[in-house]
Formats: sequence, structure tokens, C-alpha cells
Amino acid sequence: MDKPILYHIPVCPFSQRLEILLALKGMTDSVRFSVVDITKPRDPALLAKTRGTTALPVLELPDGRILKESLVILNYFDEVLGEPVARADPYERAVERMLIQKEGAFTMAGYIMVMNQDPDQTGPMRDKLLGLYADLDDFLRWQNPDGTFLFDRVGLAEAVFTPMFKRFWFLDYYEDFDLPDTADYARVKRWRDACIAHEATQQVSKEEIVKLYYDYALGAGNGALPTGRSVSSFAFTPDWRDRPWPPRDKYGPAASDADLGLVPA
Ligand SMILES: N[C@@H](CCC(=O)N[C@@H](CS)C(=O)NCC(=O)O)C(=O)O
Repeated sequence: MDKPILYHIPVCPFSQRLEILLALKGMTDSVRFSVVDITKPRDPALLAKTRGTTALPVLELPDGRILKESLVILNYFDEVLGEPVARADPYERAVERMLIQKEGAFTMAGYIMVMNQDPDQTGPMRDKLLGLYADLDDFLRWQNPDGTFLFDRVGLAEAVFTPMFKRFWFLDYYEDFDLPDTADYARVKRWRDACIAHEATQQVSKEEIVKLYYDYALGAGNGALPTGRSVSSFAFTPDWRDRPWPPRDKYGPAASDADLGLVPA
């Protein structure tokens, strides 16, 4: 039988949500992954399928129908592939959705912080993100104070948040940000660390995130080039494993293509 095609960018957190769900179901093979290089102009044939939008992931069903938006595709996969990961009880499913509803502001705060180029804004941005972590902590203490996950196992909320917890390694590296070791964050820290460690979420590593997102730390997102550079840190070649770790100080001298191992020195 023909498989649906998932057009995706390998390190994209929104795509990783779907990879986690498929891993939880043991059904990674039921989808064909088609890799898109974010540093190159988008293929017109794919643009025609998406009616001009460029954000990925995009799912193409065997009959040509298209679905966009990671949360939409996540729910679709959960409904059509194998046993549902979503909670069976309607109230619990609503609780799961309440937590998932918080992902947009959380994601935004972390990305704005890594891309920020004004050192005076670091403090307010840190406070904003800590406030959002505290809100997650409160929610988890409300719903499952003594547990690790939102419920008894990794579910949809974990599939949604874990890719962001892993992307926020770029805050650890470039902003020296981590959760304080205080009671205010203990519950969300337990959740975050267990999500990061779970076997179904191992599609990316800290080294990969830190190296690929160097350009974000200079304020250039989505494969855009920082001033003076000719190769994006998101380039597929040279492979990130063969490149050195970028400088941590995002306000210090910017690394060149050669410093980053993107072109021969
Ligand atoms: N709301 C979208 C966001 C997807 C998104 O921003 N994807 C990024 C990659 S991580 C992307 O495709 N960027 C390239 C572009 O928008 O052209 C979703 O959840 O699917």
C-alpha cells in the first residue's frame, strides 16, 4: 500500500513531534519521510501542493490530499495509525489539550530569546521564559503532583513539548539559561528531564542542535544567512558531526564559514 509522504526538515522541532508519536506507536515505517533543504529555494512542485506556503511539516496522502500544521498532522496520525496515544477519557483528553495549548507562547519565548541581539533584553526575556516554565510547573502540580509525565506515560503533550525542550539546549549554550534548582521549577524539571531522556525522543542530540542553530543565535532564522557568511549553519554538508562547536558568546566576534567548518579552512 502507498504510504503518506511527510515533507520535513530533519532538525525541525515541529516535525520531531510527529517522529516521536510514530516512535511511540512503533510505526515509523508507515510514513515516507521526504527531506527538504531549508537553505535552498523551495521546489515549485511542493509549493504548488501547499498553495504557496513554505512552513513544514506537510503531509501528502497517497491520493494527493494535503495536510499542514504539526498539531493537526499529529492528531491525524494518532487517529489513523495504530492504537491512539491520546487519552481515552474525554476529561483527560481535555486536560491534555489544555497543556498543549500552552506550547505556542512557550516556543515563541525561547526562539525570541535565542534570536535576540540586544543584551539589555536578556534579563526580561529570561524572566518571561521562567514565568512560562513556572506556569507549566503549576499545571503539572495541579494535574499530577507526584508523577513524572502529565499522566502515567509519555503521551501527546510530551510529543508536543519535548522537541522544544531539546531545542532550548540552544539557550543553555548561547544564553547560559537553565531552570533554577528551586521548588518553583522542580515539577516541570522532572517532566522536562524525563521527556528528554525517553527512548522515543532520541531523534536529535544537543551537539546537533547547538551547531545547526548557531545562525539563530546571530538573529538569522529559518536558513537565512548572517552578514558576511555564505553557507548556513543548517547546511546538510559538511555534516554537523564533522564541524567544531561554535563560539558560545553570541555577542563576541561572529564565526566565519571556515571557523564553523562549513567550508574548508
Ligand atoms: N505552525 C507550524 C510551524 C512550522 C515551522 O515553522 N516550520 C519551520 C521549520 S522548523 C519551517 O518550515 N520554516 C521554513 C519556512 O517557514 O519557510 C507547525 O506547527 O507545523
